[in-house]
Amino acid sequence: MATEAGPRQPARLRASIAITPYPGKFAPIPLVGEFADLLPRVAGLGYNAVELHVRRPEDISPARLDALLARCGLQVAGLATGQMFTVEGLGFSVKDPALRAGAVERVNEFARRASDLGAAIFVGYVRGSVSTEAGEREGDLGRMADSLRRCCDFAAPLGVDLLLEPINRYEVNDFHTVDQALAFLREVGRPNLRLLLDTFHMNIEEPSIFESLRAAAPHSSYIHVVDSNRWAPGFGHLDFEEVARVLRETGFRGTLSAEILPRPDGWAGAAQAIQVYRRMQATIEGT
Ligand SMILES: [Mn+2]
Repeated sequence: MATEAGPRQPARLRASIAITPYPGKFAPIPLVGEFADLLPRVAGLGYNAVELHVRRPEDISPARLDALLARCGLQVAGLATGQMFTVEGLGFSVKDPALRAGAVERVNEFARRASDLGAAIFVGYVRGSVSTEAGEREGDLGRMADSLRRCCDFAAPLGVDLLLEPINRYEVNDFHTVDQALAFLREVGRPNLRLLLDTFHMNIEEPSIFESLRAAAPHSSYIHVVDSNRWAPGFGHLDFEEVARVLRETGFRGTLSAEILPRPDGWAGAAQAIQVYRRMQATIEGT
């Protein structure tokens, strides 16, 4: 059984936003550019954390990052590493043993760095693709579980959590709902494998966002707080005050993070999201 609170459950709520240094591909990452340019502005808006979407550990080397984080008063809440699969083909479920071992090794390298940063590691696209054919699917999921156990066992003594994100049916073939992801967590059987929730995906897949937040509560302290259209909260039709009331009820103390489309542009989305997170924080903490 997973414990009530993971080893990395922060004592305080963190308001975070997604950042990547790589220009190009359109993705739900509002801020793209050099960390030295982005982080001071992010701190100025009132965020106290960032999640970094990167592919190689050298992208987040101490020389590049640590002094800057300290100067800005920012923490790194999470590391998103899916680009190692989408760009390089390194995935937990892939058949090629070299690519699979490469994914495990790369995630382990990230875990060493995540330990210093106090960050969690997301397990999204790095899962690799999973077939919908019955004969193939079992093997894909078995390889994924095996890779995950290796990474969890490496990360556990470092105090690092891996976070499995249920993702909507149009993007992946494996886990879409909290229930499906919790069943897989039980199968993997490692307490430092926890859930990353995302209200955009939950709005598509969950019968009730609020009931699923309650069900996931013992296993999750990180939420992508995103509106129905994947824009910043408040730009779509989800009820974030009710989300906050549920999180107050479950005693949530974790990270709210803006993994949102750069709409109408990245900084406008960033400014909007932090307003909503401040109101949610007041509700969650009952202040
Ligand atoms: Mn997400």
